[in-house]
Amino acid sequence: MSVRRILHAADIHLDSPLRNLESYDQAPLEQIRGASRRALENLVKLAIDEEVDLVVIAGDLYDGDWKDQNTGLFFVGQAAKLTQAGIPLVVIRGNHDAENVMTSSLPLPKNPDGSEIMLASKKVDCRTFESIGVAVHGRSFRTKAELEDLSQSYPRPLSGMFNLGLLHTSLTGAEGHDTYSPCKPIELSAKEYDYWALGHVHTRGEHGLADAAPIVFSGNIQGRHIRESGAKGCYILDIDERGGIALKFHPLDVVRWESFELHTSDMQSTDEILDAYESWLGTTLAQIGDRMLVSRVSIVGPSKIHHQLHQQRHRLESSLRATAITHGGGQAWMEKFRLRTTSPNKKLNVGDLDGPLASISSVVERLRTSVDRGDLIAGEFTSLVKKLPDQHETFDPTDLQWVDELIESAAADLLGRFDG
Ligand SMILES: [Mn+2]
Repeated sequence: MSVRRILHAADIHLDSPLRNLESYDQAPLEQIRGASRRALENLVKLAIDEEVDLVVIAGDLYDGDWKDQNTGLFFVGQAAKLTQAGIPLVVIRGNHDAENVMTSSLPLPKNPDGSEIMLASKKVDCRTFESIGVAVHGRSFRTKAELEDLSQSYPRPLSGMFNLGLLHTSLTGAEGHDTYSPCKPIELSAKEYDYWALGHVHTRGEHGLADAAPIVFSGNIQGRHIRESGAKGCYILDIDERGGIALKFHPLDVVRWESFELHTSDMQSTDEILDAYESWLGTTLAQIGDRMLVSRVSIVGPSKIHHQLHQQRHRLESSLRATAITHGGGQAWMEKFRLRTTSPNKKLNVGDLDGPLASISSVVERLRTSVDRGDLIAGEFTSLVKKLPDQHETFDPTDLQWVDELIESAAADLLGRFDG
């Protein structure tokens, strides 16, 4: 058997909705809204260009029940391109597109050998592709929350074939991902398959044991928010005559999320911050090619210009946005601005102060250390916030990080005014 190529992808989340982005002026909503479709088109094009022999998708093809039939029709169109190119496709359902989540379905194209694309959920299903010597074992999620370890019922490998396990799982657990079909790498290894193609965890990574079959999350193919930053895509496996695997990552995303964190300890002016962002934009845009860049800017740490920054935070935010527009060539947008600097001499010695400065400092200190600070803020602001028009920043007094940021910002502003 000569070299065979398999494309492993997962977590397409087709037509995943935008979260909290509509209220921003200048947001590239159309690009972000269409990104999951463009990334899937990139996947199909890559499979055809690279002449892969098989494509597997390890769950969460859809983000949830379709808003209308267009989401399903879009996938039918892309799947048909693959099957028309003679490339078979094997898909399982994950928690987002479990059988009992989806209220409608469309007839899908059949694989070139006449087999169904979607694997069953009742029991572990298998597709064998004799011409390439590959067997795919997998089981779709029947319900949204499959809490049992589905891998336990996966069968023994078929002899003389390259056996691939297709599974939607949280494995031993991952931050930010619900625990579904939990299992351990050692249990998967014991199945004696040649490769485990996993889905669910959106961060790609290999979890195989030494000298055992690779156990791989390909991650999602398109980041959907700032916590899904960096390149997103799929793996292509090159399998040699002896079953040896060479794994290569291919980016598929069209919108790239990146965080820019800046320490301003030695900076003297906001101009230096704008210069630093401009230079980061230049480097990052050069790295990501013709993709859209969505960035979050965080200014952190002790800063000599702490008070000044907080007093000018709205103008600084707008200047950063303007920098992204001016220097991004229509390709960059700033999603959010976080100001988390501290005063270089944060521990104000209240005893050394007098007058209004001392009063403000003691109020701030009390607020900073109060366990009820969220409730105190909520009590002061809730009625006021209700009167404001739609706003970008969410008012959430239960988010203590947000509350602390607000206290620091107000303290810096007030103390700066008196100090200056
Ligand atoms: Mn999932």
